[in-house]
Amino acid sequence: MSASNYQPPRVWTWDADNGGEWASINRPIAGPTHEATLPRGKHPLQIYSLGTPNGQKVTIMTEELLAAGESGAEYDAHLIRIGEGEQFSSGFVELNPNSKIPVLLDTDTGSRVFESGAILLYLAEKFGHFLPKDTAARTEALNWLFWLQGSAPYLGGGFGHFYAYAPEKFEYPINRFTMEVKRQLDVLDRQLAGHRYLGGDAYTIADIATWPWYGNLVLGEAYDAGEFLQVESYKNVRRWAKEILARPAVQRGRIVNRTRGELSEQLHERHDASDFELKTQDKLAPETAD
Ligand SMILES: N[C@@H](CCC(=O)N[C@@H](CS)C(=O)NCC(=O)O)C(=O)O
Repeated sequence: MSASNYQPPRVWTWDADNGGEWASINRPIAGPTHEATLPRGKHPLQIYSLGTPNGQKVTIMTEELLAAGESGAEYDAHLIRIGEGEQFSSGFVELNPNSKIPVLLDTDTGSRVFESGAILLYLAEKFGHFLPKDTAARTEALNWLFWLQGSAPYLGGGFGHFYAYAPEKFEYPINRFTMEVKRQLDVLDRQLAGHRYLGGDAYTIADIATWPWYGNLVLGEAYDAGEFLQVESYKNVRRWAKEILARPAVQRGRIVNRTRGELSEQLHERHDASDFELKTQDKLAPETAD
């Protein structure tokens, strides 16, 4: 246990430069910081996002819908660079008052949809895919979708933050969140021992929501923490994660709006199906790549 002399003051004050990786964008207040309109593409669905796990959920879903033959799910995916504060523009805040990616604008209905779980549910209901009609199966899929939405912040904002991003390694929060993340992995491993997918036999929005977080984690793709968490031991989660990764729509959706990793796995903006062939960062000339 590391010693700490910190005593909280009577009233907390905002120290804008706290040294953490995200210190420059974290604020204790909401609302826009600057005026800027969002770009608008030609397709019915406009997505404003970044290829983080929460962003990947939505572009995997749209790619799955297109693969299922739903041409109405054609989409433009615009890159929002959260490290540069683009989520605080007036245009973005109009769509999502919570200033977090991903956000969807459905130009058919004029609906804005924020919160990645709400976006998945909206698209599943609009197109009639990846959420069973049968009440019992639908309920079970929604159980796992809401489980994920409540659990993943312990992985990202808790474990990932303190293990990978905090300016110093603090034993107490790393222990606390490692304990919780391993418990969550065991929850998933036990469920997937008896079921092909999270909700049962069918691939649903619960899997689409969970794979970018726990699928990437058990495949060793998150926080460089594979060995630390002993991810190889969650055999059922790994079997499920590999099966989902093999889906062509997942392979496309996971690279959209991505700005990290291999250049061939970064498609900064997606406006056309051909962009996967032509516009990944390895294909763009260095002077036009952004
Ligand atoms: N509960 C939200 C979480 C979204 C979220 O945390 N987005 C992060 C990136 S993964 C973000 O935009 N962070 C920017 C910020 O906090 O300013 C959802 O599921 O959509």
